[in-house]
Amino acid sequence: MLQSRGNLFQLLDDNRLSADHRAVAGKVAGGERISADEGAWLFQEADLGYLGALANHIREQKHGDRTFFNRNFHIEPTNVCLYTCTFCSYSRLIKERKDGWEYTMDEMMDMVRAYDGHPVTEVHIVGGVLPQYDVAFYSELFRKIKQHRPELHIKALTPVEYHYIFKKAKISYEEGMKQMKEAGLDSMPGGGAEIFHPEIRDQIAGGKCSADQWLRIHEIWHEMGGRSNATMLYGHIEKYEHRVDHLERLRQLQDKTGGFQTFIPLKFRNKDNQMSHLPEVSVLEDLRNYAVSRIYLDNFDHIKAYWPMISRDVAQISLAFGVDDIDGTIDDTTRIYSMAGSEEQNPAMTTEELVKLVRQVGRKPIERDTLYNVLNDYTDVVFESDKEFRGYFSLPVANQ
Ligand code: V47
Ligand code: SF4
Repeated sequence: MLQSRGNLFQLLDDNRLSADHRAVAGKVAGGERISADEGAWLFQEADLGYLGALANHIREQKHGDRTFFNRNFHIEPTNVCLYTCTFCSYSRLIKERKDGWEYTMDEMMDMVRAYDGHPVTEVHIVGGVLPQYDVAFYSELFRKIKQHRPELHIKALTPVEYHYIFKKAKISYEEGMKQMKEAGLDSMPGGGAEIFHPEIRDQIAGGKCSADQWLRIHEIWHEMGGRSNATMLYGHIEKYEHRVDHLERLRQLQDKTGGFQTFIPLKFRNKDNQMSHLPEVSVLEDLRNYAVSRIYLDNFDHIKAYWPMISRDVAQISLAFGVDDIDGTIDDTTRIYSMAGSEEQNPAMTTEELVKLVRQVGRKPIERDTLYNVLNDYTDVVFESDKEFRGYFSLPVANQ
């Protein structure tokens, strides 16, 4: 363990800490769940060092230094959308549809075939909502992908799409998810959650599936034996109380089903959307949010930092604030974030780069599949470029 990481047990012995600080630290040390009031207090009052010590303790109890990643690629069927979420740079294109893309089945299959021979294990499919992408279309797409590459894990669509396409097909959520599973769906990504509380959801994501509908579709999927992720879009008009409400609803459903694998906080980025006037929150706020999420969601195994959204440097630091997963080696077909203003205009990282990013901060990089089966431990793997590296002292030392 790196010495710079906070130590929870030192905190417990620190007489300068308030009773509130020691009570929450004591709960975390004892593996006890914190309450909604304590969650709100952490967001509002607790300083970053304290939050880091608590969150890192939980992270290391669950995973030690292990840090997970996977090899995946993304397909975004379209960047045009019927809905008008105010944070999304896709929604503006519905009036200028010709400026967007709407891939056909064949084009998407070409994207899948482009990865033939590459060691990817997952395709992540998510994009805008349009009428031509319906139950029949997605069923056929999933079937074709499975025919072509049966072992490729299909992580696809969110309750936003499912609610829309099942309603259009006049079938129940249960029947719809059954059909998706039969067609080849393996798991669900965490998108579309945004902020559940209606005070905020109605303002930023009005018209698309409600919080209850989002949670219900995940619940049905979990009851069918499926696994899924959950996200929270933070750092716009929501208050801390709305974040706590969001985390609480997820924690309650997870108590019921146990089907969530990973929680992914998504930082609001402000380029080219209807909320561009809002400033983005600071890196400190990102770290505080990771840490409180890790502490609050005691029944979630993993907290993921989506590095294309927060930069590689912040992803590294996040590993000391509760995060144990950084999203896979992603190719440049993921455009929702570069359009929304993330630094990563071309979010691609090779396995070697990702492994080194993790090792540089003293953690152990583990390649996983979507369901967290360990595929490769990269802790001690030596790359060709390591062999070429001759050490800092071989650099020119002129003028010394
Ligand atoms: O629901 C849209 C977000 C989500 C912006 O499950 C924005 O492994 C920030 O859920 N600023 C979709 N965020 C992506 C998603 C996801 C990503 C990576 C991994 C996984 C997983 C899931 O993207 C949307 C929305 O919350 N988003 N616009 C924006 N301006
Ligand atoms: Fe459409 Fe999703 Fe963007 Fe909302 S966030 S406008 S549902 S693509």
